[in-house]
Amino acid sequence: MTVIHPGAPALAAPALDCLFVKPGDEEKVRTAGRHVLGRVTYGHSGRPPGLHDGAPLVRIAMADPNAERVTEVWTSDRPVRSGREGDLVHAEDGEHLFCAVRIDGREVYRDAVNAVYEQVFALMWRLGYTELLRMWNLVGDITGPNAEGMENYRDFCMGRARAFESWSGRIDGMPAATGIGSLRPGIDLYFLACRTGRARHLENPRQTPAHQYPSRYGPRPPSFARATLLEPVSAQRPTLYVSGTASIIGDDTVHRDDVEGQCDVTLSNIEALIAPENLHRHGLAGGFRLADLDCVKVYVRDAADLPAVRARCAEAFRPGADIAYFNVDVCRPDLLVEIEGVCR
Ligand code: 3EB
Repeated sequence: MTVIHPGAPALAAPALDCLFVKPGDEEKVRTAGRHVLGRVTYGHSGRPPGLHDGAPLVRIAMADPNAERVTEVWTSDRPVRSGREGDLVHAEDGEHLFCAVRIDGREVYRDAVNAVYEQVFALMWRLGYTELLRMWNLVGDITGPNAEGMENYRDFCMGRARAFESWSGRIDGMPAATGIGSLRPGIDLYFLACRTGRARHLENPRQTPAHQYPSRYGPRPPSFARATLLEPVSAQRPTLYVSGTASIIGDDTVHRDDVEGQCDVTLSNIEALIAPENLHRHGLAGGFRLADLDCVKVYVRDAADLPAVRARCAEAFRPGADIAYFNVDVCRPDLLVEIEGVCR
């Protein structure tokens, strides 16, 4: 006998959802009954973000011409209102805010990065979405030098750190993030924030918090947390956004030149981060396993390593999970793989 519990819609779609659409997939079927908050196409060409069918569209050069294009679609169960403001495009559903911007290639990035982060924070505050949940930073030539000879990633981190510093009285802590290479000059950024839900930022017991990395990794440390748990005010289940995670123990890269070793450490790092013990350590209930990870993005520096990484990930993740692989640079020259995802 089937028992129906009134008020407990066990199969109700979450308020904010993410899915990957590949060429040939019917996006309309997969998003049926839902409203699109934003689309991010990881494809062959990059463009400044715009509005398309009433929602922000971000196009990032992350796939070489032979690789498959994938579009990450963020959907909501509520109607969406979108707009643009200066270079920013944004969309909101009353609870969640999606926003995107691009910085064109330039000699030195830090001031532009600082300005863009400040614009994003100001937009969040003006629209009332003051809990920052997740940020993605796709950096062209990430380990290459800027015009001053400083690595582009370190240059980027300087501008981002300054923005978090000047907003520290209003933005409480730093959320989960991805900082990864892309295939053309410039930096593409997109963000998720929310209005009434609470963001809890988590660190990894196996890793030094990135914002405490010593200065040998750059003049200003990276501003992000290892994961952010979104605790909705309503009865929905919490969502855990897992940052780009790599083969780093403490602050050291481990298993240099060994992609399988790096892949295993990365997966173990994620396992420890999302485990009930780690949530408990942060005063939070619940917890997850690798099989709960979805919307997985796997970044692999060397194309030759893709088969080994795919094989490892196929064992680790749920067979039905959305997974996409990208052949791009990682933010340290000795890191061969980085993995992110969302637990629900
Ligand atoms: C690391 O753990 C790897 O600068 O936003 C991962 C996720 C990394 C986010 C960022 C960087 C960032 O340090 C690199």
